[in-house]
Amino acid sequence: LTMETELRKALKEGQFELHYQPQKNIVTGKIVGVEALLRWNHPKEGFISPGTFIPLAEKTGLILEIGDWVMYEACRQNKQWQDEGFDPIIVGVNLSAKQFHQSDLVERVASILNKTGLHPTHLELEITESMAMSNEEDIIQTLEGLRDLGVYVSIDDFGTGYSSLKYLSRFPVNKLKIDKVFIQNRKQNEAIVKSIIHMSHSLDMKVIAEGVETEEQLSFLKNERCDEMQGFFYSKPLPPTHLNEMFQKQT
Ligand code: G
Ligand code: G
Ligand code: MN
Ligand code: NA
Repeated sequence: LTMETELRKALKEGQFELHYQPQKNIVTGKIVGVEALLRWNHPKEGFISPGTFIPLAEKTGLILEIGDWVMYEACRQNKQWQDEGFDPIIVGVNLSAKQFHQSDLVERVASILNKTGLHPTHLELEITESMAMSNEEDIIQTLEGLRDLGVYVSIDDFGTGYSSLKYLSRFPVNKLKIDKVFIQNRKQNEAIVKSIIHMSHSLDMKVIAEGVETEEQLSFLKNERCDEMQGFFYSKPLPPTHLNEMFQKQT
């Protein structure tokens, strides 16, 4: 079978799963969100990372169906956690470029929220800098549509793309996710990390550090008033049942 055929089969036969990586408020230490990360549980190969199949899914257009499934499943799971009595959190979903540029994206998101019953403020869509860089008028229209719907939008891998800073003040975006390369080489990038944190706050945005792996990185971020953290220091991405256990521990 070609990988494309296998991907279609995977979607049809329910071989995709979402794992969730917790995001913590740095001051309170509470889990305030989770990022949904796609996993392909292949019957023969075991877990396959999205890094290896998302590019092909993008090329073939299959990413649109996969992306709809991811968004639906993430919203459904988040609503289920709320129904189970856990404190409401935000679920973050990664959008691919093709998905973000669908002319009916806002309607699709609205329909998924409607079907799952998740409140819009409990969904965050992650886009990258390069997605926000093409045809400015269309992007603004999409972002305003999402804002009017009430969902959050964050810029993923911030600092690594080809971006112009002018869009940041013009686009309705809620949060910057500082890319893990800046956190992991943090001594070398200290000035950059500080600047991103301060810039986020000046623009009335929240800021989260990705790829936090050490106590030392966390205490630096705390000192600099970074809002949230995500990374192996606290937790890797986990299957949903593991999250239930973590939520239970903090209540
Ligand atoms: O979790 P992991 O490190 O394997 O993710 C690898 C890459 O795949 C990351 O860049 C991540 O943003 C991307 N990715 C994970 N899940 C999804 C998804 O549901 N949709 C899209 N478009 N990308 C995803
Ligand atoms: O591109 P995006 O930020 O969506 O992808 C997140 C990816 O980063 C996931 O594949 C996840 O497994 C990975 N990741 C999450 N936390 C850490 C970390 O602390 N260290 C490293 N090296 N990778 C991480
Ligand atoms: Mn992401
Ligand atoms: Na990222």
